[in-house]
Amino acid sequence: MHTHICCSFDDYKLTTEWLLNQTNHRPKVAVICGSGLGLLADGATNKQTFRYQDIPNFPVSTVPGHEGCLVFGKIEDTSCVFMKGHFHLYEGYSLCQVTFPVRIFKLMGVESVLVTNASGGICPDFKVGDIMIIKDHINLPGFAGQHPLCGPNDERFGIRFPCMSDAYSKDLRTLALDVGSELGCSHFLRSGVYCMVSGPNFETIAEARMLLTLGCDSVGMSMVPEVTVAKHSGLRVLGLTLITNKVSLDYSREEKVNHDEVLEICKMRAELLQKLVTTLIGRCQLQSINRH
Ligand SMILES: *[C@@H]1O[C@H](CO)[C@@H](O)[C@H](O)[C@H]1NC(C)=O
Ligand SMILES: CC(=O)N[C@H]1CO[C@H](CO)[C@@H](O)[C@@H]1O
Repeated sequence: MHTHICCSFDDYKLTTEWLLNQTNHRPKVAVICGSGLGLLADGATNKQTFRYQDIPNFPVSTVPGHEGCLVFGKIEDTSCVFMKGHFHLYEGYSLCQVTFPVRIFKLMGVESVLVTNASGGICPDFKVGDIMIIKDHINLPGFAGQHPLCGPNDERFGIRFPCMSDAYSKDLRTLALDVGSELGCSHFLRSGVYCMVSGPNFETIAEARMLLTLGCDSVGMSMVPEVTVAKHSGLRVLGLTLITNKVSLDYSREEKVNHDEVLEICKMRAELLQKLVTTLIGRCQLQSINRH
């Protein structure tokens, strides 16, 4: 299905050079927009959009209706690039395809990456519509060798054995909490551990209970490969995930969720999440300048 796999340094370089030739934007912040969060790019000014299929070497979505694009633009004074639509392991992409854009961001001069998506709540205290700031993750596919850094290490990106104990920038997490509280989001802003599973099936009850025992607060089918590759190459990472459902942990409980209500909450919170991200972008760039 995905026949062309372009993951050598020369491939990354060519794509980067092509993009830099086509745009005057020099993004400092990259935003990976999760499903339903593509609107994040709409608030940007001076937008320039590239469809994935037009970018050399870029993986292309073969799923109808899942056309992806890179959007360059400015949020206030910060130059950003937004990734609308991304690639999942369960679709059949290799992990180097899934993480291809992250290395392009690095080579373009991006310093911080904001990753957003939806996930299922494992922590019994979480409610649908909560926004979880990712404090740490468990790379379950990585345990089984499905890891984006397997294979020869390219020192031009990072070291062989990268540290992951601080994968999610503490400064950015603190900033997210501060901005969230300014925006009146504190009562549904959480902090926790995200676990990635490969999917595509949702968890069984026994699996969900196992994840709870392991200390996971939420579970999803993406983000961790991108975060791992970003950290490997020295990018600052912030991960935000919207809890769109509660994972069932109980055989006897009848699910009595009002689906319309859930959709309504998620839509509302997705809008707030976008506001949070937009506000954060300006501030995190400021923070990064102050550190230099
Ligand atoms: C970028 O532009 C330069 C100068 O015009 C050109 O030599 C080079 O081939 C271009 N690179 C790509 C990948 O388009
Ligand atoms: C990129 C990504 O993680 N997308 C997922 C976001 O969450 C929704 C809902 O759980 C999934 O359907 C997407 O695949």
